[in-house]
Amino acid sequence: MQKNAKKLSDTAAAGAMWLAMLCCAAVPATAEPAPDTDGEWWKSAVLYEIYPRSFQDSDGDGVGDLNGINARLGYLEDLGIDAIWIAPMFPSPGVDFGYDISDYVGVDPRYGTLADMDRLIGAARQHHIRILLDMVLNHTSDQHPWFTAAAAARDSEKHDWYVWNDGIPGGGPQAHEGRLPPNNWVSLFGGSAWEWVPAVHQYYYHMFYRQQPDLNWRNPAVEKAMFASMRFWLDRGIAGFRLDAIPNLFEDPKLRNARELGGVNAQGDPNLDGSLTSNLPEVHGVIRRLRRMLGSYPDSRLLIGETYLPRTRDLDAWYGGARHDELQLAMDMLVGFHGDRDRLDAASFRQHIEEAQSQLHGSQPLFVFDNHDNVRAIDRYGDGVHDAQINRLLGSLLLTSRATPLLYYGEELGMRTITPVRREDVKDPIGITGWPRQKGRDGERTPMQWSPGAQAGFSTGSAAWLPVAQNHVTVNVATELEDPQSTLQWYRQLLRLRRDTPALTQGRMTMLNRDNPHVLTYVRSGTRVQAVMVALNFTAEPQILSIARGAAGPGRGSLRTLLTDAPALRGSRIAHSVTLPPFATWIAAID
Ligand code: TEU
Repeated sequence: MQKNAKKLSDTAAAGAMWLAMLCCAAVPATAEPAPDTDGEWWKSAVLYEIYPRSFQDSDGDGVGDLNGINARLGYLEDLGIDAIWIAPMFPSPGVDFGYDISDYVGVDPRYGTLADMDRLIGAARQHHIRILLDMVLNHTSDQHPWFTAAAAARDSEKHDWYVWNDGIPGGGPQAHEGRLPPNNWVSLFGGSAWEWVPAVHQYYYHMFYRQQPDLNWRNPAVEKAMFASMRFWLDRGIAGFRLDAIPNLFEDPKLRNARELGGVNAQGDPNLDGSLTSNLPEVHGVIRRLRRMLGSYPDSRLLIGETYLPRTRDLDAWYGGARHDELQLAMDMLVGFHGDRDRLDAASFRQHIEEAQSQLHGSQPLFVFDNHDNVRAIDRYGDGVHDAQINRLLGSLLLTSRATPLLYYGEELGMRTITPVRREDVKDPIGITGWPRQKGRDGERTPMQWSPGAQAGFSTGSAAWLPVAQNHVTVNVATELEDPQSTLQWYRQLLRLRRDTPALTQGRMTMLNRDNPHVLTYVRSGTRVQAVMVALNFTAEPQILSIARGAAGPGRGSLRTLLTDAPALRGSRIAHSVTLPPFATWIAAID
């Protein structure tokens, strides 16, 4: 075993380096975090995404609902969750399962009533849990009264609320009344981004499904109406919003053709450069005004952005750079969703994490590994042999990094992605149109697994809207609570440690042994907190972490194990070296 093990520290001095790095300021690429204040609750909070269709059904119709969430608040509080983000629960035709909203100030009857929502907000408060709603500002449903009016007549007052164009002269099967779409833009969900409406003899733009027409944010009336909808919820006690697809709010006013990048995407459309339809500078004015609006409410309301952007440094502007006057949290999609085939590569994680620490003017990063749009991390990063350990390792990283962690329901259980095997079973429209290249997002939206019984305790009905995973017999809350070695217990311990250890929420994050390709090691430290070291073995082999003699002297630099999943390290005090089993986590206080 020793023979195969790679040494963490290549030189005798390297082991002592971490101690040196702790006490001196010469740490590369690491910014001192902005000082914490009571109002910045979201800096020490743990967030949890709930896909309401799939969390808990309270009325037996096979679809989750608000009363179901209400019934599970005790579980969430006990787990250590501070705020839940509920994916859209507004009235919706459901083409995109709620991301096509037809009324921004109501509750979809499938999920309950406004009274249920008010009760949920009140009950959550009793459980010390804040509620974040999912605000879809980029587009509405094509069934929203704004759009039905806009699409009925050009002289409708609502017409200019959406992005219309007469098209360009041309023929062929794509043409309508002798006119073609104005450019080559494609919908993220497949096909042209332009849809013809005969009643007005114009095309409208849709970044997503054609049933999701983009709003025209250059019209101030749109902003006014959307801000009013948000006030409606803020007045009811909502803690803030997750802003859906927020970089897509504006498009190039000249509607120029996008540059083709070569190749095709999952939908079979040409890959296009997105700079004319994403991340346009105009969006920041909206976000600043929105932040000011939220600032007029008590209790530090929160804005989180769904910010899929190509580089970490692109996120900085979304926080307002040095002014810190835009989003409080911009989702970092680079740490959790590597473009390069999601390899479990310590060096690549280290690089992305360091960028998030150093390129955001000290703003708080938000890390996330799982959501309702992507194959679960356990399946993306798993090697097929150590998947459960790898899932735990990622949990350790998520919950000990200097970042607000965002969990997705079931991640704490080790729930898997259950990709449909037959096209006729697919519910997500992109999986139907894109089959078999694109199988849609059903796999990561299967019902929460509560217990080993019927429908995994998700529903009392005979069927759930998506099939319950067969592994629910062992992978479920009730069974895992009974087993001290379970994934759920590991997450619970990590969450408790995070809550009880100030360095894990307030300390800066300093990478150690930055050349090591196998073990990710870092220290969380600050002026008035006890420093903590975290070592994560990213390989299937044991790895030795050497600690130099000087570092381990009495009372100075000995490492007291706080939490580990390596049985041999439990309760240990380490002075010289430690062997990390495959994919193991070791978290220690630096005494
Ligand atoms: O997602 C925006 C987004 O960029 C996603 O489309 C993502 O790239 C894709 O789902 C990957 O398959 C948000 C929501 O999270 C998503 O569920 C909605 O479908 C979309 O907006 C439209 O509202």
